[in-house]
Amino acid sequence: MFAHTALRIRTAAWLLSTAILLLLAGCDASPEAAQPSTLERIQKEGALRVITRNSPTTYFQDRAGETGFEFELARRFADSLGVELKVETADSLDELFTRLNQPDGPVLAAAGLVATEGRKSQANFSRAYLEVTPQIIYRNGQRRPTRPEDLIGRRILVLKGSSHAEQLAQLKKTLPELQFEESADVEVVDLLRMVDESQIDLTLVDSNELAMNQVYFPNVRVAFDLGEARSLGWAVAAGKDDSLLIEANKFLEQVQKNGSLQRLKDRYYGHVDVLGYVGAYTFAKHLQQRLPRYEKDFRKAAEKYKVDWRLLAAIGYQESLWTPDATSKTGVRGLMMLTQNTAQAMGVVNRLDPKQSIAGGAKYFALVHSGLSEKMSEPDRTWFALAAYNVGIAHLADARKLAQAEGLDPNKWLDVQKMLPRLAQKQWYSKTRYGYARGGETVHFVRNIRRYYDILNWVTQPQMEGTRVAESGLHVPGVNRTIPRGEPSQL
Ligand code: BLG
Repeated sequence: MFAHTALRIRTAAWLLSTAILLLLAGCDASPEAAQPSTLERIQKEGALRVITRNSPTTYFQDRAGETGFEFELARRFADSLGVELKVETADSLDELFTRLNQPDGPVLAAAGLVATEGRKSQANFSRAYLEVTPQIIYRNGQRRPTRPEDLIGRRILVLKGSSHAEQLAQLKKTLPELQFEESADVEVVDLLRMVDESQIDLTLVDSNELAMNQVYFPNVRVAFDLGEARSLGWAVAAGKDDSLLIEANKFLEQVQKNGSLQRLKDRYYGHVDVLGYVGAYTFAKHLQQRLPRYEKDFRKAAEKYKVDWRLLAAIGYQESLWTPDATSKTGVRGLMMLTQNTAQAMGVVNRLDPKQSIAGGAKYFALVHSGLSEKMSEPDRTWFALAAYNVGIAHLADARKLAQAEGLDPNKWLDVQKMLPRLAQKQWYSKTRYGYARGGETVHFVRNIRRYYDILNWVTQPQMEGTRVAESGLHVPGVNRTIPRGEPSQL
């Protein structure tokens, strides 16, 4: 009896404790609910950890620090969440998705990713922020494929785990003879270089990648677009936690509406096609053949006048294609194209001496730059100084006044650039203080220099030295393409 009672009490106690446990567990029906959401974790840690790839279209370091389209967009997102942005890079797409799905891994992938069927098991994608078209790339001078059937029998390489690998695998279902290879050890720049150097016949990349990299690989050409345009989106780990994705979508919608996404696109992609094929080819050639002769002089003048040497080099390229005896029909001369008056004022005796021309140009640039309104901030201040270098400070002042009269901001380059072409139209220049000027040319002048400057920044960025792009030899003075991997560049 006693034993029974004791047993019953024990059983009751056990049942009770089990019930309590179940009850407690019941409050916590899904194990996830006990965990903070991704968004809560980000807010608690005060940091948004983003994973990306190192490429001109996504993320890289330049002399001013971290940059790139994806980096800038992600930074704005982190700002909107009131947290710090922490960027890490993956060496391959497979690694990127693996790390994204690790519990302690980065929470967002911002890496120019297409939301494909195959990726849906690995990630959830945000709304679109950029449209791109997949393009088959071939080498100029080789047979140009014009339709999918033409891909058969050609050596094709794409990135392992890429949307392009998925696309070709899909195509292979209807074209069984199609062969292609995938590699995890390369980046898009490597694929383009391999086509450029005839190591492979063809590759498949997104239109934005090609546009951005064309200049480094002047022999590559678009064969044809493979399929429709597709959207790039940000990715979060696959799973039920959509707290970050909701915020990302809200943010992307907002930047689309308020125009800041468009401004970012303009900044990174707006002038990528300034050069065209011929210009890109010529620039790449001159980068190897001519720049090495003057690089030391650019660096020396840059140091003396506290200007970035790459900017001086970019001016020199725009002015004369790095030719010391360039002469215009109006008598402007030399590598930095100094007018007689300006040369005299800068103490240049012989304008055709490249050392003197570069030093004089640097001195003049620094002078106009420091003389500009305090209200202009960088980088606009630099673009204004370039404009003044070309059209003179007086005409620039006229264009700024026109901007003011139109309700635009005279200290914003984007606004004043709209006014400069008016200096060549009588209805406008007749009302200005200094009259006619070829302001439209100045807009081109600044735009081209910015493009050259971007390229020089990319090819001389610290982390690229001795790596694959450097191997292409584009920026290594006096060194051809046989430079062994890993050898430090001379820059
Ligand atoms: C610039 C001068 C400015 C000058 C403007 O002209 O030359 N810059 C230099 O010499 C570095 O100093 O401003 S001003 O002194 O305040 O009047 C306006 O006169 C040079 C420009 C002219 C242009 N390239 C540097 O950008 C040029 O070569 N024009 C010739 C065109 S064409 O080939 O004859 O059609």
